[in-house]
Amino acid sequence: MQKQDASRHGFQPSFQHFATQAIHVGQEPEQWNSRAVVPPISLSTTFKQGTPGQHSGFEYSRSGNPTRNCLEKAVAALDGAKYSLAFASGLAAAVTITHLLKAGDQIICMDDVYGGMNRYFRKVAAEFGLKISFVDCTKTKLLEEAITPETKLVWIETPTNPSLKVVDIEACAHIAHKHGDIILAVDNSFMSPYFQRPLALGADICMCSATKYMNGHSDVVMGLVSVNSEDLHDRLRFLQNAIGTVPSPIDCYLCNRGLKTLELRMEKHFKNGMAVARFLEANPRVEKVIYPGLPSHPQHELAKRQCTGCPGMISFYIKGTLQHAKVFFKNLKLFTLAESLGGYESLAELPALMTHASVPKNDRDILGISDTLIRLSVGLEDEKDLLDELDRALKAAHP
Ligand code: P1T
Repeated sequence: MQKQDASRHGFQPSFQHFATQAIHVGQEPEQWNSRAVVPPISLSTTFKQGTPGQHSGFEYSRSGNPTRNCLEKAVAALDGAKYSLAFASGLAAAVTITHLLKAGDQIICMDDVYGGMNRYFRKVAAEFGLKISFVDCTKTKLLEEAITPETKLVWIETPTNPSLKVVDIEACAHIAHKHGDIILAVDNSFMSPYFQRPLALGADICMCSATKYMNGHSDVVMGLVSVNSEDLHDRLRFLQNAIGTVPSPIDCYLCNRGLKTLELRMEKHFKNGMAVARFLEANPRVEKVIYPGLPSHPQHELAKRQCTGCPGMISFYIKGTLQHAKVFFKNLKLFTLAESLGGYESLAELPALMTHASVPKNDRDILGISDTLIRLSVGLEDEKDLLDELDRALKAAHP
């Protein structure tokens, strides 16, 4: 029998050659006259043409940029995709995908998603005549029941933000494709391709906010989309240029650089995340911990089937009230009270008042996004320092 790797906590080994691809694909020095080993930042907005209408691959930086190309090629390799496209933000990527649809079409969106996605679908896309239904896609029967002849896009996040529910990508793909030409898009921001490859599980679109783990240094806002279908790629490439949702070359450079350490970072996030989750679960000042890597997570077995590990995202309910949560935050030093996630530094936030404040109160109540739900993005600091800090802040909240 093969020996289990204890550091993976029952999860499959990660994808072969990942680190090599992250470092080399799309980065070939031969593509530059200078033979630069590190891709240059190509800031020029426009490129010289030989004769009118004849260019050497680049004409205007919105429609194509050399630094962006390097990043997109690397991301496609990591997502196991034929094509990848970079956008100005995760939301810009989502907006561009939504432009594949027309008025009257229906979007089924997982009920627990990033507050900004919920807001975009409800307050912007719906105003343009798209029908939006929020459904708990962890129950595939509910997804199937929600499908109508108008359904054109199913949008899921897994794990979800902030409740860390795990959605069965393969089952959702099966349902979407059984009903015709429904596109399944998976927001992979929390996992990155190091822990989860939605396209290999049947999704049509893998989207992520590269602002999070992909860039990993909390200094870039960006979105990424990977697809295998040439038709989807061509339509998205057209929309990217036509709408103008492109990132800056400097951000492309930074994100491309971030990818070089993605494997190392995700392994440390997993190690620290597991240690923090176990510590919180054993802590009498904590009501409940949600972390897909813990056997107590309702979809732990699915997570082990679908993912190769877990990131540093942990949600937990502190015992008591909002007041206890506030004292906890006040006593944090290493964890910064701030929105966002996936950077090298640890962050903590209260979704009900911060990232998910735009979700209607009634929906928040149904989803369990209460005043005592705290979300952590566990960074790359020393494990013992993180545990000591949480111990101190919890004791301050509940002396
Ligand atoms: O911020 P932006 O790059 O536009 O990405 C939006 C987005 C999309 N999908 C998920 C799962 C996300 O978490 C986000 C952004 N989320 C935060 C800022 C947050 O603190 O949850």
